[in-house]
Amino acid sequence: MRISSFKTTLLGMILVPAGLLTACGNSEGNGGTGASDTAALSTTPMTTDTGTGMTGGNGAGGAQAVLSGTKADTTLSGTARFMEAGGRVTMNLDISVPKMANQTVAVHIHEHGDCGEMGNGAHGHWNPTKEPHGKWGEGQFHRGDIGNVTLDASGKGTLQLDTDLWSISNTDSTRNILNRAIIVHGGKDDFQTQPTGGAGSRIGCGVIAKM
Ligand SMILES: [Cu+2]
Ligand SMILES: [Zn+2]
Repeated sequence: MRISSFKTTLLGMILVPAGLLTACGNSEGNGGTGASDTAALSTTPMTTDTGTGMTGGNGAGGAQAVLSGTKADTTLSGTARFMEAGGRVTMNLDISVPKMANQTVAVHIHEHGDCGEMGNGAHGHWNPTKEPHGKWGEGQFHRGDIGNVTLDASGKGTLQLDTDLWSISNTDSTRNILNRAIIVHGGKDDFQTQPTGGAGSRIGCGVIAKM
């Protein structure tokens, strides 16, 4: 079921029927936090500046994922921006989930760049090195195990990550993060539960694409 051999330049995500990707999806749908109260459907992904000054090194340019909510009762917006220079990728993540103010949510890179089926089209955590789920930078972990983001009183949170384990220019499938999905969960990653971190249901999603 892996599609990592897709030529990234083809943006294979839009060519793959969602149905093909649902057959082996492992479930992270349990244990999500509150889905009880009602909020407006998120229909407005953030459209802030388009990244002036984001010059990726070695001509790679930048990449980004525009995040939007997967559930009608949870407004979510955000962006994950990626720049590459000197063999390292820097991610700047901004998310807004007003309903979850003062809470902590997990964010991962999931394997497939498909946000369909309420995020389940993205399948499990991106794990090209076949390691257990864990905490970024400590022992073994999935290459998609970004970690937790604590939201402030207005539901906004940010995270920056700098790594040589990712690339947006190298097509090596163990490093290439293009055409994969950023998933925001309704709960916190415990860094232990396999293979999901026990992070709960998928409340937000966006596909990483070249800018
Ligand atoms: Cu996840
Ligand atoms: Zn993981």
